Amino acid sequence: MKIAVLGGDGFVGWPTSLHLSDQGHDVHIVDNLSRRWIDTELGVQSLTPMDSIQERTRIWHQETGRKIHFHLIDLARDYEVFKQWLVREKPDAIIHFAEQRAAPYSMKTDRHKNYTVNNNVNATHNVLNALVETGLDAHLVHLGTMGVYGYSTIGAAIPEGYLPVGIETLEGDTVNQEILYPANPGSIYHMTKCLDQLLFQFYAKNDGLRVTDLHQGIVWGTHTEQTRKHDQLINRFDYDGDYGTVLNRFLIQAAIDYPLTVHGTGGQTRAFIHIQDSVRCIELALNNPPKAGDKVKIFNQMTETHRVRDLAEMIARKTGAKIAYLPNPRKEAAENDLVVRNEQFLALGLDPITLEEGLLDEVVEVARKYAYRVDRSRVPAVSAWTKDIAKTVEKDPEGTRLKSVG
Ligand code: NAD
Ligand code: USQ
Repeated sequence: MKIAVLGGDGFVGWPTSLHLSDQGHDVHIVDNLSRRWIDTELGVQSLTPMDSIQERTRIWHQETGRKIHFHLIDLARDYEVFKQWLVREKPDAIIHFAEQRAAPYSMKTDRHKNYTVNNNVNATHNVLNALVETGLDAHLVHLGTMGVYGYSTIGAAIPEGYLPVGIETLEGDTVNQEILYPANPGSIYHMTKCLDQLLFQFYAKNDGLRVTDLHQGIVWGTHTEQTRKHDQLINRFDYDGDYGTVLNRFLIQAAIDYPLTVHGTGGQTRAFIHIQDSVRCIELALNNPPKAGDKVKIFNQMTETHRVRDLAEMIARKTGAKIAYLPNPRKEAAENDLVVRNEQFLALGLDPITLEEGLLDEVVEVARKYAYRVDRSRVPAVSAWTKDIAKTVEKDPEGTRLKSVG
């Protein structure tokens, strides 16, 4: 297949591009490199030393003989350029990773809120619009988030995208319908993913576009089979307070002897998936496209759930790290349960990698190897969800009232 990987220079996009190229697909990365610019804006860098995208693809060619092409296009702004690109390249499938994906970054200031909404909603809409306009019947696979469902405890499992409901008619009968599970975003970033869902629903219904939406949990780990092939194919690894995600952050914190930064009581339960499984799920989704006229195909792309404080305690036991219970900069439920259905990927043959010693050790090893690149002052998460929360966090940035020894 000829596959366009939008956002293929990013944390999930890069190993996905390598995996698909390894399987013999003709891979074309489309990226505006905005994530690299955001590193510059924030004054941070990936824990792992990343080469330029051109250099990465050159090394891949040298190691495997396979070519990955790179195209510099801003999907949110360069609609005409992208449309012409589609006409020229005619991909069979498009994987869409190209969005601003950090919740804390999306909540930093009004400018960051605007940027996230403009970038994410425009990028998604431009891709859909261009597909209709060019008449290209490419299967669109989008990386969405488990966060569209929200994290309230309701005592029921979260279904894969759709909820059967009974609606009382004017005559008092009940009609049954299947609706998108009610969206309940917890940040501006997560809200853009909820808006994406409506765009997909409309274009699948109105224009018969074939769309798969993957509601993915938090991705952890760094290496995949292909990124291990050469030092310069290494994946990016975010550890800073805006882009670092919780489990990867705890692992690097343990490696640099920094107390694990648990927000609040750490009672938040979240869904997780290893980077290798994420890449594999995308391949499974590509191989099982919906038909034109079908509703959007939605998968929950996660393999296990964990409570944040349990993760911190597990890593503290393994590594001797201390735990700091910090004032939570986010507005979120202090404690929640989470049960998620993910039967579709399991039925397609996914054999989940679960959180286990070997893989955790591997990440700690990567973290130790590159610890010299860490700027400790960039570890705290300082982006607050509201002005009132900002005041609380500012008063006690180190969590001195809450700190405990792990
Ligand atoms: P990332 O920030 O590392 O990669 C995103 C890539 O998209 C970057 O290379 C960036 O330069 C590019 N991009 C952004 N806006 C663009 C635009 N307008 N035009 C062209 N390129 C653009 O993010 P990631 O961690 O690889 O996540 C990829 C996708 O998966 C995101 O959509 C994210 O919401 C989703 N996701 C990620 C996780 C996770 O834990 N990392 C979990 C669930 C879902
Ligand atoms: N948390 C801590 N300490 C930290 C960092 C985070 O306790 O140092 C807590 C947060 O308060 C939150 C939970 O851990 O309760 C998860 O935070 P996160 O930063 O790991 O994940 P999140 O902001 O939800 O976003 C990440 C990705 C996003 C993706 C989402 C999937 O950045 O792109 O959509 O995970 S999900 O969480 O399933 O919505």
